[in-house]
Amino acid sequence: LSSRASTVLSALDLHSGRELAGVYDGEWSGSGEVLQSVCPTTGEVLARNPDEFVTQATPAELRRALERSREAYNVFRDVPAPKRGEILRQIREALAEKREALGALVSLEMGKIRTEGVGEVQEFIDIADYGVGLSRMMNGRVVASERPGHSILEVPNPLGVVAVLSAFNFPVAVYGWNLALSLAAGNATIWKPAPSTPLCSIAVTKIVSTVLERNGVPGAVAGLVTGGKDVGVTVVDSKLVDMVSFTGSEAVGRQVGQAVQSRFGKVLLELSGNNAAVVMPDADLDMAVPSVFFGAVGTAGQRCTTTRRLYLHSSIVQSFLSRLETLYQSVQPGDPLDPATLLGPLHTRQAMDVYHSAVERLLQSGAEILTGGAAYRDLPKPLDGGNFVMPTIAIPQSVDVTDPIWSTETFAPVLCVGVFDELEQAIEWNNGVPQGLSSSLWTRDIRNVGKWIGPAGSDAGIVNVNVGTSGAEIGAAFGGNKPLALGRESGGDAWKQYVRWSACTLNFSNAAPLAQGVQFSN
Ligand code: UN1
Repeated sequence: LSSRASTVLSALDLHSGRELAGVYDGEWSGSGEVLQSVCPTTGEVLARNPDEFVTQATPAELRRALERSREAYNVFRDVPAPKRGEILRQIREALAEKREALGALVSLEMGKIRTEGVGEVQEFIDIADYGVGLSRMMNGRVVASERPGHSILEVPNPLGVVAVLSAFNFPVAVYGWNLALSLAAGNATIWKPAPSTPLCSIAVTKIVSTVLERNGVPGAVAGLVTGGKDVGVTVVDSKLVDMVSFTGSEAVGRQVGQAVQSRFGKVLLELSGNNAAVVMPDADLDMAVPSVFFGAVGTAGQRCTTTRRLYLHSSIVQSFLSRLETLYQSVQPGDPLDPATLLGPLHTRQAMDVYHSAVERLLQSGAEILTGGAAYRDLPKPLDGGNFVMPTIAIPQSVDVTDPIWSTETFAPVLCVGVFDELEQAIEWNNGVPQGLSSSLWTRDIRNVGKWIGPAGSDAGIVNVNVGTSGAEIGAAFGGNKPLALGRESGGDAWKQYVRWSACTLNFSNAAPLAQGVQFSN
């Protein structure tokens, strides 16, 4: 694995024989503490030489990066939107050139399998395309005025500096969603990635910054500050930052949300998912079983859109579960870079602890563990150093969606199964948890579809039919409903959050009448 790591790092122009700088604000710097990037597959430190590590931002470097973002915004806001789109088009081309290498780096550093690593880069490419189109379509409106000779415009202006705090599980795509919209909108973006995926963020920033510099645009239009909690807190608290877009855990999201709102900044939160798939008796199981398998086991259960709850109609429980169990038992842990591997490792050792406690909690509650429930043992070298756990299917004794078994998100491949007789019951369970990101119904009956997507249906942000909970395309807005989400990213109308709206009443007449017929003279 290490020789392959070395090839991938070289292809991305990382590790040129000196320490990697984890800060970019037009120039590369980073003389703070060392951030180690550990390969979750083997436990090796990802570096070509033992003395090559990422160095994170010092407080002074961080301050400078934030100031430079602000200065970059002051320049970039005046660049016409279609010209910003042209820069985004070049970023898209540069990413496409490095698609395979960057996808492989995602596999090495995050641990997801190669097709998903490359897919994630493709997601960035797709949203960049979307942003190019958007750059000619971020239109405002002309509103009818009640006063003669007056006109009202609603103008989308650039917002300012957008900070993106992204999670380890999508170390490329989620930044991409934000950068594409933010850049098209004329903002400067400053990225604080997860501390455990610094190489992905440096590789992406190298690609993006080369394009910016070639176009004579300040590099701090797409700045980078790697680091841990301290760096994150400084960014979130900074008055130089107009909007914070945070993706990650509920606990950190709560702190971020409160901190930003206490200074009346804008915040966009994508927190937990606890997504259910509901399978009706008339579902096509040839489609539903493999899709639930991908939804629950893909990315080793580490997507916020992962299927964590499976509600089966009583008439198909046995057939569904026996087919699903066969798929679970066929899956073998392996090197994510090997095209035959479907199951990579969990990202960290701590994630294994979370997995073990979830299994323990299930056992204590009397749940049946149909398959899985333990870490893999005695794997061959070098996989024996990795964080591999068995995908698990559990059947709790009953469905009580207020019980932590059902109501907490376990960021690991643990699927809980419940049995229902009426769709209404399944919808109630689907909706009964605090998370509302994604959901999926399997049926061929149009009446079920109507109910599911309507007012009495799923209350999640993503409401699919005969499509799994994970793997959304970029075209629709992405995000959850209910307490554990705020706002939308990616497609749809999400761009409207990345601008500041100006309502402009223009008077072309020779009089200055007041609205609502108010008279202020004798
Ligand atoms: C995430 O898990 O944080 O819908 C994002 C999906 C991907 C994005 C997931 N397009 O599964």
